Amino acid sequence: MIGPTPRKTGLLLLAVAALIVPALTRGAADGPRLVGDPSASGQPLADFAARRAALRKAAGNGMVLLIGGPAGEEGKFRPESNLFYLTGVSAPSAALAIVPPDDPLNANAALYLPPTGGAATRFGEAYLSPGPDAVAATGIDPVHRLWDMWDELTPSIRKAPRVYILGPVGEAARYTHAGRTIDRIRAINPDAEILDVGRLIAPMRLRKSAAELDAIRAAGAATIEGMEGAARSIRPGATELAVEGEILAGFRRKGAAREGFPCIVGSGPNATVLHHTSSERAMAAGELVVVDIGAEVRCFSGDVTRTFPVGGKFTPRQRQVYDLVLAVQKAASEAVVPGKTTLGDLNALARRLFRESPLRARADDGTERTMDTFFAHSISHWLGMDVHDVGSMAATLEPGMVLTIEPGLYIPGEGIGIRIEDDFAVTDRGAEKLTPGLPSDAAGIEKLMRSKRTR
Ligand SMILES: [Mn+2]
Repeated sequence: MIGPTPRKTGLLLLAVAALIVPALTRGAADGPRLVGDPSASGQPLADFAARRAALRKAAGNGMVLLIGGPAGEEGKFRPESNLFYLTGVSAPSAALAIVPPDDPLNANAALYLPPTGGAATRFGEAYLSPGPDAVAATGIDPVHRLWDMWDELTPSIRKAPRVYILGPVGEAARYTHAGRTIDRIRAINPDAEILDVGRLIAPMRLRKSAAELDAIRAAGAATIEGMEGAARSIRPGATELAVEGEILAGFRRKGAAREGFPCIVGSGPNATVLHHTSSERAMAAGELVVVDIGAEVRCFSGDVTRTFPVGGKFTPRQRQVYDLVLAVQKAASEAVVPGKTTLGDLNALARRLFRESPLRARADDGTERTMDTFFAHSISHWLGMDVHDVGSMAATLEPGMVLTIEPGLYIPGEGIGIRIEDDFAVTDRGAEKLTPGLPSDAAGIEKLMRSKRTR
């Protein structure tokens, strides 16, 4: 759209383009929205602006320079979470600079994009591209060509005592995309301290906005659609991968283009492997299948686990263990007191309830143990754009925070692995389940497996 013109002439062309280009793009019948446009995020531009302002304040006299990754596999580009959090932009190779007051840039922030022309071609869709359209779409002014970024920001970098970038920083950065950013900054200002922007953004991301909660609910609904597909396809002889296919069909029906993490469909002995990857293993009657999945919608992930009996009915022993895991999930979700409870408290509660249960099982060494012995992981993690979302695990639960509650028991000697997981938002009063409507009690699970596909 702008073409390889010097910046001064560019201004004139920008003005002309401002008049022509919107008319052109709107004129295209049913023309697709520009790929990468923040409107696809479902979040108001004001939210992104408020986050940039808060980050600018937190950075003090330092500057922020976040350079997103290029497109990978065609159609599967996923923006870097922190860059998306600040812009809503999901175009490849986008970069954002936020500069302190009195900076030579003469703006609070600048966005850089590759000049893709802003129009669909025979080979691809129209991407958000530098120019007035992008200024209007993002609320960030200016939006300039990525190729001009280093020249334009050199005076700012030269002046900055600290530069916050997308990590990692330090030794680990050498082998990543961040390493090249660090080298370029050092070449301009060898004295600048280079820090991971995550240390400033992670605390901000802990509390979700109303629009973010809506996206997590939508991701939860797509995840449930996938789980129903799993329930209806699990039967003796089905492979884990075949069940995964039904899960993905459910995700896509509900608008999830991607998964938040690889699907876990673990049958029989694989049910006791926490992060098993779905395989060609065929399941058999009498076994359990742990299905731990998360659809991604508008860059937010769901994370739900259910455990199914392959033959459609739990054995009495499986049912005993299942009911205990479910009781612990219920107790933990009811124990959330905003402003008081921590994830550590929930973990301690789960461990105590498992220990106090009259149930027993044999450990690998053959000795009989209380059930807390078989609770092999934490009960919770933060959830958001990343399935294991950022933020201190020591934080007290406050309204707007989103967590999973996922107790599990794993008894390899009995071939029993059972996990039940749902997503919860902390409210003013307690915890609200963001993944409602999917049965979690044993009878409800058996009934769901018998239900016929209605679509
Ligand atoms: Mn989880």
